[in-house]
Amino acid sequence: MVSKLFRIDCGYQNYDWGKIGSSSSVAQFAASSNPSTEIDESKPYAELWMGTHPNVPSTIVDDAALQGQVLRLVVEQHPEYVGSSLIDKFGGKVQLPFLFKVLSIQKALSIQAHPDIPLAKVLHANDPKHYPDDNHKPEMAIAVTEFEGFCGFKPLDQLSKTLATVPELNEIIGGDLVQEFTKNVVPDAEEGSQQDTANRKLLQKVFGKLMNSPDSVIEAQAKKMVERAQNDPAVFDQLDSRLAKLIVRLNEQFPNDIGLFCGCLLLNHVELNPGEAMYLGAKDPHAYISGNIIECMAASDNVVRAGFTPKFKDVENLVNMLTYSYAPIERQKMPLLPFSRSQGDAKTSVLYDPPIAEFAVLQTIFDTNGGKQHFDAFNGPSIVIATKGNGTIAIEGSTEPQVFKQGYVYFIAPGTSVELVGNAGEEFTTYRAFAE
Ligand code: 9C2
Ligand code: ZN
Repeated sequence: MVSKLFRIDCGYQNYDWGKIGSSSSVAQFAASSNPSTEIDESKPYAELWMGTHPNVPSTIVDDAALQGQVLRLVVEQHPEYVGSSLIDKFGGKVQLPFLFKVLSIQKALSIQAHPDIPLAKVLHANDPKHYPDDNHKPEMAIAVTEFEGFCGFKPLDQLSKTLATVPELNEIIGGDLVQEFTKNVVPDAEEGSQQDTANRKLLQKVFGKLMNSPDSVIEAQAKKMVERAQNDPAVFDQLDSRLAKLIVRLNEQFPNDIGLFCGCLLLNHVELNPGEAMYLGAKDPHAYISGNIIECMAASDNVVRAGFTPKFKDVENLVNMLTYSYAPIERQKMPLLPFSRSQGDAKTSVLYDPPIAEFAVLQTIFDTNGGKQHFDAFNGPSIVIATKGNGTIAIEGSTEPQVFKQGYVYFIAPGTSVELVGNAGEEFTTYRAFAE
């Protein structure tokens, strides 16, 4: 193995919904990492990609032997950077099993869901242009600032109430189907029971009806609903005191869009405080609305979209694929777990550990006292980013710590114990994604 700890410079995506110019933490981090980055103040900077996905490469800096090389290719030539047990576990792929990102969100992302592995294989085989790889993409979002998003279908009783309360939705779905849904769903059915299956079928029928309605119908009803939200917000207050404002706000971003119905009315509107996280498994509908987040996912870029987007939409696959789970949103929130393999002066070093093998994320925060934090060796590769403040990082015992500024990203090889040092006088925060 050449080097066990080196800095990487990561590429980014200028998707429409990103924060603009240097107001975006993606742009700030990119410019900090590579001072020759010219930030275009008229452009959105949406996602920083840290990893080995071929769409956006990470490149090695500050390493005499590897300088300028693409991380993906270096990893391919040095399987020990992944480790044989992980390579076997993930079907022989000599790549990082995860993709790590920073998202800086100005306006809503698409209403979307990600496939599981069997579906990803089919989508990729049939339409490689829109489904660029054959992997699943379970993901986790950790709020860095206050965050807002849509996540999962609302509970069934709330959906019944919504269908009864919002005349425009009622008209799109049609009185007969609304009645069929409202009369037959059993909100507290046991998960996995026959009734649960029946509930999900009914929900799919309603969602399918909405998503397959002609554009002209959606547009006309959206106009009426937005007017109602502006002039008679009390109607929406019966459902959620935030709803009328949300409809008006998202209509400014995507006028008369189907997302006003399928997102604002049918999905949970979730708010996370900094440090809180949620996990989205395969086939869970979601859309992020605002905030800065750290996102980690299996190494994939497969997205099935159906609203709030100028990108390719695939309504048929979206309607067919969803689980139609209506479990309480609390189940998707992630606990912050203690992590005994990290010891020292940091204020916190906590683990977000979703129920999948591809990744976990460790958040470490030093307060203004600074100090040193030790991390035992991980049995797999990891990538760590500093999102706030400045410090240093070193292989344990090394006399040459490396500067670790906000926006810098390091790759740490399997089996490497490291130390982070936070400077006194400022807070220092890092996020480290890893697989074992
Ligand atoms: O990159 C999303 C970004 O595809 N977030 O959203 O641009 O497709 O609307 P758009 C993906 C991101 O990692 C994600 O899955 N939930
Ligand atoms: Zn997503």
